[in-house]
Amino acid sequence: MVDIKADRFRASKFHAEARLQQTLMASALGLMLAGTGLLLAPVGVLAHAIVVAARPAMNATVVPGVLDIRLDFNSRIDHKRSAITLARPDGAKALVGITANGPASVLSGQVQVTMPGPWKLYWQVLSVDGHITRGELAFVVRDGQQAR
Ligand SMILES: [Cu+2]
Repeated sequence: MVDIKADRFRASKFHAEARLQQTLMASALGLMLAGTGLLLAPVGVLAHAIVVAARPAMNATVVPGVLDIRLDFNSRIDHKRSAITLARPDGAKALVGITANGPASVLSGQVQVTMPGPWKLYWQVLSVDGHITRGELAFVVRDGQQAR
């Protein structure tokens, strides 16, 4: 009698421990999945947008005239809430008109660059995960005829 009760107690205790272990395992699994998610985030769809390719390239020298700007990101971006600002060598800044129907992960626009000297491009994008990232890129406008 006593032994049976003890066995039942042990059995129920065992079940409680088993449940606890399952809960712990589920938590550990959840943490592992969360960790994996964090590790995969930079290359996944739900990642902060970072530039993976740029035109002009950082510190590039371009000739005066029409300049095609294209920034390729690692994730989709919200074109309406993303912007490129150009700063001329004299410090004047202007927003670049963003190409509306471009690829989902590309921010592009076309501008006239005439003033020789160091220019700076500032970009700010909103990625699909709701995070804003920003960065800058320097390039130089130099007349090909003058440079030689
Ligand atoms: Cu993000």
